[in-house]
Amino acid sequence: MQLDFTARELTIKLVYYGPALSGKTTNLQALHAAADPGSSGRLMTLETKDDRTLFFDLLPLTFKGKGDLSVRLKVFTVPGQVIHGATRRLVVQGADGVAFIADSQNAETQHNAEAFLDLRENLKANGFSLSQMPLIIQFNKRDMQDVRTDEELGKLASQGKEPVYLAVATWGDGVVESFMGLLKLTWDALDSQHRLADKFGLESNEFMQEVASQLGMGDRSMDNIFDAAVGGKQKVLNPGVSK
Ligand SMILES: Nc1nc2c(ncn2[C@@H]2O[C@H](COP(=O)(O)OP(=O)(O)OP(=O)(O)O)[C@@H](O)[C@H]2O)c(=O)[nH]1
Ligand SMILES: [Mg+2]
Repeated sequence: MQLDFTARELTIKLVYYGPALSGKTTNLQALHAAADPGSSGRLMTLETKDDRTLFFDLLPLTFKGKGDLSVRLKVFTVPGQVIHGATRRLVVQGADGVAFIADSQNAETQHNAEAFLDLRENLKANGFSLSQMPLIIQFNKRDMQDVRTDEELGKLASQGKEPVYLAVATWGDGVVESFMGLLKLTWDALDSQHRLADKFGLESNEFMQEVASQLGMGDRSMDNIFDAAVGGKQKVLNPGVSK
């Protein structure tokens, strides 16, 4: 998090992590498409011709809070291919929250696990532990053949504390819900550390409502949006409990 008192600007960094081809870039594209042009900057991507991220993608989103504070969200993806380990370590530096985009295909289970360990290592290298990091998990590519079943993922989700989302990023399904879950966890963690609500009068629910409406979900209640998680719901709905 960066705070510029003079400009009354708060910058939060969110990182989409996961194995190669799990749909991180596609999530950002869908988020960009859902965002009101007034809130969203240009989506910057750098890819080779076969869709592989070379360095990172960045989507900047800006929201005006009540009063004169503006909140800038910088949403990054890492390149998932194994050879880009050094770049992932760099991109995840200073992250305030992480969305782990897993591939639902059975054949990708091992790659998901390796990427998760890689995330843990790279956070550690930056002085963070995974357990302290606001984290959501998304199982993407639910439309594909030979994927892990809803039942299996529901069971997995109920065993962990992280909210788990199901998505088809190419259709935009589950993308904004995952993002809102990540933002809520991240915001509440920063708020409890830095007392954002006290200092800036920017209250979590109001801020979430504003973001939701800028992302085309203004007609849905927060509970309804957070209910999209198949596990770890309590943490999203009531993050104060564990602190
Ligand atoms: N069928 C299906 N294809 C998807 C879905 N999400 C992404 N894809 C496709 O999967 C391929 C890889 O998606 P990307 O978003 O580029 O994957 P990535 O995680 O950014 O990959 P790296 O940049 O290499 O780490 C693309 O061809 C996408 O169109 C999905 O939900 N369903
Ligand atoms: Mg990519």
